[in-house]
Amino acid sequence: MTKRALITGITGQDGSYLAEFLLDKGYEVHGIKRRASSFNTQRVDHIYQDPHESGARFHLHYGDLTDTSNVTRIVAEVQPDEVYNLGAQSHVAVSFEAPEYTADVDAMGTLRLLEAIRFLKLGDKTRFYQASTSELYGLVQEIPQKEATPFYPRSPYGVAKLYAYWITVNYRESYDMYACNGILFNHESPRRGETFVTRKITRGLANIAQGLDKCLYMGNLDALRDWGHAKDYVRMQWMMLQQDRPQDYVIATGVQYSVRQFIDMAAKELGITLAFEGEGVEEKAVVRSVEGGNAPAVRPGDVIVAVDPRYFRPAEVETLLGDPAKAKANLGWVPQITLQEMVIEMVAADLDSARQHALLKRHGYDVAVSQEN
Ligand code: NDP
Ligand code: GDR
Repeated sequence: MTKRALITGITGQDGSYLAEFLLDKGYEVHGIKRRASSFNTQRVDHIYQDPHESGARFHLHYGDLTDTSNVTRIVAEVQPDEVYNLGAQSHVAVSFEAPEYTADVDAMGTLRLLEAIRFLKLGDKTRFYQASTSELYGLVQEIPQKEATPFYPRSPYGVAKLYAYWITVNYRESYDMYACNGILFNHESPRRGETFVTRKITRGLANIAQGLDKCLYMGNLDALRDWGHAKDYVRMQWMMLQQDRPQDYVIATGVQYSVRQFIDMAAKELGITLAFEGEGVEEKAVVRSVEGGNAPAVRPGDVIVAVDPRYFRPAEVETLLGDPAKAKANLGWVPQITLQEMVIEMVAADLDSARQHALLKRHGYDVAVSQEN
């Protein structure tokens, strides 16, 4: 029997990798996409299947996690074996600007899905994965963080996800549903949204290297994160739904770097050696030397990274480091892609796109490269 999966957030980074993964495994994949005034399916366009063709296994449904009747109807129509709740207002800084919306989507949206499964009496059939997060640890109470580490969220996003975490546990315990939380630490890829720190760095530096921008303005360079690759992490999302009984897992690499170190690694990949000078809001990254042909627009002495307090958060999560021992012991999961390999992949993808824009510009085409960050 072909298994049927429903993915909320299918147009996002994780949703797109998970959809590919499940299609490869022979699943019929259904995803919820939001109505937008322009196309928003770029990350899944390459796996789109024309519904007119027989045997199509990829289906998109218009919907929104804030809309109870819509979510319930889609669950009723799809009758999924597995639901992956990846949809969210996922940007921590934005959650301070839009706290109520973030709570509606990230907390109440999770409840709406769980209630749909319960109301439709699908509890015996449908397994539920909740995209929980290391942001639950916030002001960390223990290093490294594991499944039993107490939570202390530091943003409206973290607090909304805390509700989603516990309502998932509660439905598991109250209604005997197969529902579990993946407590995932930061994971990135060339498909990462452009305003998250890693992608902002690889894209920003690639644009500077090709003369499309001059300086990248950043927030807290001291923040420490445990960064993995999204491909490794979606594999684990599926593995969690294949166990005999539902359990919650921390998914992380167990290695930590600062934002400053990430900038340094990405710059090196472009052939740029940086020196960080000054402190706090005065800190800048100055180009020491440039090698190879990837950064023709950059000269020694250029300041290509500076701090802008605009990107500081009202409450910061300074350090996150996960302990994935339980995932390794129970499920044999270990990340396969190193941070270095991921930086190489992300820089190559952003350099490719910056080169295309620069080429068009040189030939007189007026291309606007979005500076939104
Ligand atoms: P993205 O921001 O890339 O994707 C979020 C997805 O949610 C997009 O498809 C987006 O649609 C969709 N979405 C946003 N609002 C709504 C809404 N109101 N109704 C329905 N769908 C909505 O996130 P990631 O792929 O990086 O993350 C996936 C999930 O995992 C999220 O829940 C995130 O909070 C969580 N998480 C992520 C981690 C990471 O490091 N990436 C770590 C831990 C948890 P659209 O494309 O239209 O914007
Ligand atoms: P995070 O990811 O908040 O951990 O949430 P993000 O990449 O946005 O920030 C990581 C750290 O970098 C610092 N930082 C900056 N961040 C951004 N976005 N832009 C900047 O200019 C900048 N300068 C420094 C931040 O302050 C922070 O400390 C991500 C999201 O994917 C969540 O959905 C997910 O739950 C968590 O990871 C785990």
